[in-house]
Amino acid sequence: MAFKHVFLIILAVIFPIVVSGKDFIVGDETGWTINFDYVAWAQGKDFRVGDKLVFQYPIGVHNVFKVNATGFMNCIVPPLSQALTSGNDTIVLATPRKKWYICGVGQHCALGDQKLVITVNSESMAPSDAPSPSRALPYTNSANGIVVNVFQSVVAVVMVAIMFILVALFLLLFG
Ligand SMILES: [Cu+2]
Repeated sequence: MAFKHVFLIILAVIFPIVVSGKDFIVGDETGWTINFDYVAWAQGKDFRVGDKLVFQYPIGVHNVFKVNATGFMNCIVPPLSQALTSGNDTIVLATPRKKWYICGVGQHCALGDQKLVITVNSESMAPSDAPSPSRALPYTNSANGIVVNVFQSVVAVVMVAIMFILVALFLLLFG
């Protein structure tokens, strides 16, 4: 029955590699608070579809609102019912576009600069220095981007193929 265990271990190792994204703790050790430079924090980070943003702060001290560009610029706080308030709010980046977040407590956004804007890149794309409408579409970027796309696709296909072979093998042996 050792075979069964080996199979499960291999699956446990491969599966997270295929499905997982990165977790970004907003503000790193500082977390989500006032008087922190979130522009500098976001700079150079490669946010991808499937990655997660985690806002960490003491419950009740801050909160998180997803807003639009105008809300971000003018610190317009949406209805409180839309707030994330757990102190460990995880947001999965589901679409490749710009995202804006602010704190809705007091004047934290307006005076404390507690606001974050990021650009989420498509899952299987290399980041580009020159933003353009084609940025959101895979296979339409620079030569470098296409190489990365193809490589990542091949890796994904190979991994899925390996999983299918293992499942077939498993069913054959133990089914
Ligand atoms: Cu706040």
